[in-house]
Amino acid sequence: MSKILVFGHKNPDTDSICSALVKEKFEKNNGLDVEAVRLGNINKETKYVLNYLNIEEPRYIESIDDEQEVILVDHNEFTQSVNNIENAKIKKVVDHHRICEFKTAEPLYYLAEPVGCTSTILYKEFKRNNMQIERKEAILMLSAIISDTLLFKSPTCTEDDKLAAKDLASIANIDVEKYGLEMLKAGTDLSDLTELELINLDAKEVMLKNSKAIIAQVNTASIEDMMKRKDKIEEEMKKVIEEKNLDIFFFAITDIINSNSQAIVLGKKAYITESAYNVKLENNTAFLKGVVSRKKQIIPVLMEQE
Ligand SMILES: [Mn+2]
Repeated sequence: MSKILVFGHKNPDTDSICSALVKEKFEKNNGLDVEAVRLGNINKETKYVLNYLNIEEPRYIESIDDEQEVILVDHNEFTQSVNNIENAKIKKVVDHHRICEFKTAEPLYYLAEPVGCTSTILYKEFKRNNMQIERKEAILMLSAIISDTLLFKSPTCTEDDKLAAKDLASIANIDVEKYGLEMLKAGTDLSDLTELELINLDAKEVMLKNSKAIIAQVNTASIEDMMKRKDKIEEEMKKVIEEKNLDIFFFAITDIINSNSQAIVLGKKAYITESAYNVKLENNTAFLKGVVSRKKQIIPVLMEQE
C-alpha cells in the first residue's frame, strides 16, 4: 500500500504547506505512513519559513491514482484540490473553510472549526492528544497563523488563534511581531512575477450561487505600486475568464500594513461588486476599505448579491 498523501489546496499558501507538514508529523507520531506533498509552487512568504527552518519543500504532485488514500488540510472543495480527487479515498479533513460540494463514499474524520487558520486546529489536536510540540512544528504552525490572520489583524482571527500563537511562540522562543512582519514582507516582494503569475499566486476557484468565479488575492505593502501593472493584469484576467468561462474574476490587492484592498473585477457579473460594497467600479476597479479576508469579506458578500 502506498503512503497516505497529505496536502493543502492548489496555489498553496503558507497555511496549506505548513499544515500539511505538521499533519504529516502528527500522523507519523501515531504510526501512519504519510507524506506531505504540495499542489503548486511555493510562494515567497512560505519560502521564508522553510529557509528559516532549513527544511525542504514538499514534493509536487499534479494528480493522484484512483483509490489513493489522502488527508486534506486547509480546503475541502474539489475545485481547489488535486486532480482526480473524486476517485480518492479521503481519510481525514482538517479545515477552516466553508464546506462546499464535498462528498465521500466512506466515513471519515472531519475536523472543522471556524477559526483563523488550519494550524490552530492542528495545535489543538496535538494538545488533545497530549503530544509534545517540537520547535520545528511550533514555527510551522505559528507561521501559518501569522499568515492567515495577517498578524492577528484579519477579522477571521479568533481568540483560539491568538492563544495558540502565544503558546507556539513561547515553545519556539521567537518574537512574533518581528518574525511575523519579516515573513509577511518576504511575501510582498512580487516584482519578479509576471502578471499571469500574479493573478495565479493565490487564486481560488469558487462557485458563488450560480456563478463560476475566481477570487484571487495578493498581499502588498503598496497598492499604488501594484496598480501600475493594472493594464497587463487585466489582460491576463480576461484570458483566464475566456479559457475557464468565468462569470466573474475578482482580484484583490491587499495592503497588509493598513488593512485595505483594491479590487480589480472583470467578467459579466463584475457589477455585483458595486452593490456588495456600495462602491462604483471605475475602470474595473474600486477601493474596499477594511477588506482583507476573502473567506469572510469577499466570498459570502458577493454571494449575497447574486
Ligand atoms: Mn488557511
